[in-house]
Amino acid sequence: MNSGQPEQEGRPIGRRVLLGTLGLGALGVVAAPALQRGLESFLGSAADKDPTGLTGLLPNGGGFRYYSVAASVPHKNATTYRLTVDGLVDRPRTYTLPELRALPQTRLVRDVQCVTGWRVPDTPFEGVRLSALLDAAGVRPTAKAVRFTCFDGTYSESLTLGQARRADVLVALRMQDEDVSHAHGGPVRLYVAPMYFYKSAKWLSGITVTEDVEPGYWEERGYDIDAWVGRSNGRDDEPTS
Ligand SMILES: Nc1nc2c(c(=O)[nH]1)N[C@H]1C(S)=C(S)[C@@H](COP(=O)(O)O)O[C@H]1N2
Ligand SMILES: [Mo]
Repeated sequence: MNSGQPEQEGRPIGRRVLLGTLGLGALGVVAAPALQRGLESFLGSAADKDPTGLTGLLPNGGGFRYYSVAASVPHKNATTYRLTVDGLVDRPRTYTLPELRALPQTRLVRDVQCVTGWRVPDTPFEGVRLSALLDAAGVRPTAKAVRFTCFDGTYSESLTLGQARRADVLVALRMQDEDVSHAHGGPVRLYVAPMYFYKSAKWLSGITVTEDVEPGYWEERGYDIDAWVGRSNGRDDEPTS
């Protein structure tokens, strides 16, 4: 009923999670953009029929799957966590978790939609608007995009500056009305409400303002950079789940 189950990653379930994740990664690498639609529908039905074991991974009521492209991710807490904002800004800065918590918080409740087909309705996320951090940093006129990096050492994402400034894009400290758990990318993850969940980078550690959009991890493997739910990745309407 809650998101507690992914926190069991230290238990035997962790191995099955990793296998499932590796399976998805391998499929992603094989996929060329031209094959994308076929890949998507394959992945969608695969997730439902469970040939990779993915569906059974997390015996949860919340409906979330645990994803990490990295085999292991260091744990960070209120003492050790840091978020750096840099690049084409006038005032680069590093935030601690207490500093982020002290900023105005925005709470959004939307459906989470993974591009492989699973969906979790009405999920609350809460955190600092990305636009507020960008404004505080003073984005330079030549900037057009934002790149996100993660302390898993592998994952990355990107948004155009216009997308990044939307009011429904958060640097999220809370998910399902609890602090973002390690399994869900805590203590801080990105939350891009209008896009497929792969845009919502977990274990966020860097926000770099750049001149151009640099494709993120999954985007280098065939997924759309502009990942609007229902209007990207070969879909022209909301997938049924
Ligand atoms: N750092 C990192 N962020 C990530 C991913 C990942 O593998 N690593 N997977 C993405 C994908 S494809 C999804 S569906 C969601 C899964 O979030 P969850 O594990 O909280 O369900 O995280 C996204 N952000
Ligand atoms: Mo996903």
